[in-house]
Amino acid sequence: KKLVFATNNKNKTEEIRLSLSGQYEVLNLEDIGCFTDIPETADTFEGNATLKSSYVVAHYNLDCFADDSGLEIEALNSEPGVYSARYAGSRDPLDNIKLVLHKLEGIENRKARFKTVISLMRGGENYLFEGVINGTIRTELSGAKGFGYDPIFQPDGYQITFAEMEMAEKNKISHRAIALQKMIAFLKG
Ligand code: ITT
Repeated sequence: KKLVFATNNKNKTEEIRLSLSGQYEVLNLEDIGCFTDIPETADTFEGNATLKSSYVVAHYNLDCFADDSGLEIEALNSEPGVYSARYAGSRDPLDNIKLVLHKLEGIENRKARFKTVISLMRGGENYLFEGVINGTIRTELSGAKGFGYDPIFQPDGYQITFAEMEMAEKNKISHRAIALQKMIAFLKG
């Protein structure tokens, strides 16, 4: 069975493909011939996920799902949040990480969470699924796997960052995996 995933992000595609291997074939935007950077102008994860999934329905008439996600840091009033991908003005993850570490200099509260909202458009209806994982922001980068803010995010209950985990290990606990499992349960129900 095929599922269309409205993303340009290769890391997200890889994670979801690994989670669904043997169950679904996952096609991303590139695979369906869509090379548009779909505008994400909403100020919530729900809104932006729905903009991405709706775009595919409107232009390709395909059922699909989209993931909007980001890092919410307690001491920064939940920033970068929906602005996670371009927090420092570019899409360079290192710049974004440096800005976060700079803003947290001297701040003791390092609590943060990753959040994903998946919008599934099926038969013209929008279904939303959420996943959250709590953790802390390290003072330095650690690890080279994963993407985005993974080198500074340590999930609660672990002594390593997401970037030090194998993808399969991150996929057992991540915000994206939690939201995905909810969607899969819905699709199977
Ligand atoms: P698409 O919109 O095409 O799916 P994107 O990278 O623009 O790709 P988002 O708008 O959802 O995706 O932005 C999410 C950003 O949040 C992403 O670029 C990372 O910087 C960060 N992020 C999300 N999930 C993450 C994860 O599992 N690990 C590390 N950083 C993550």
